[in-house]
Amino acid sequence: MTKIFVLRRSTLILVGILFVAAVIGTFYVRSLLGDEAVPVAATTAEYHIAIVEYEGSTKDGKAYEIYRFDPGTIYVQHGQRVTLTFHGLHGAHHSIIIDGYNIQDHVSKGEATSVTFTANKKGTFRILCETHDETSNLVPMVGYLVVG
Ligand SMILES: [Cu+2]
Repeated sequence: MTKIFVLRRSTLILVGILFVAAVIGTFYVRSLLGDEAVPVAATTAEYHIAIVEYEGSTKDGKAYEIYRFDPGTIYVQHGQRVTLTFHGLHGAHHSIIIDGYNIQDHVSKGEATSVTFTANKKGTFRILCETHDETSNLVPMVGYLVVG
């Protein structure tokens, strides 16, 4: 025995409307969930900074050296958790401060030192080595933290 289904036009239109409403509803709910994405502050940005040394000489042949952070400038977003790991490639010891963030630590040759903080102040802040500042070197050992 064969069953034959006959659909009226109004039933087909109703099913079509329900289908379109379901699709739109799905996208609407997904867009709402998308607004609750993980906030920037919940993620930790990690940067590795090598401490390197360059050697050179002045015009009159006097040798001198400078120490640098590589990369020298770190860009982070305001409110972001940040971990900076300093790798001591050259130089026996470096005393590092980050202006404005009350961060102070040291890095020894062949070791890595990490500092973690929340970038809760906007602006450009010096990452400075107090061991090799402008009073002890021709070029200070300085980098920059840019929080924007
Ligand atoms: Cu230094």
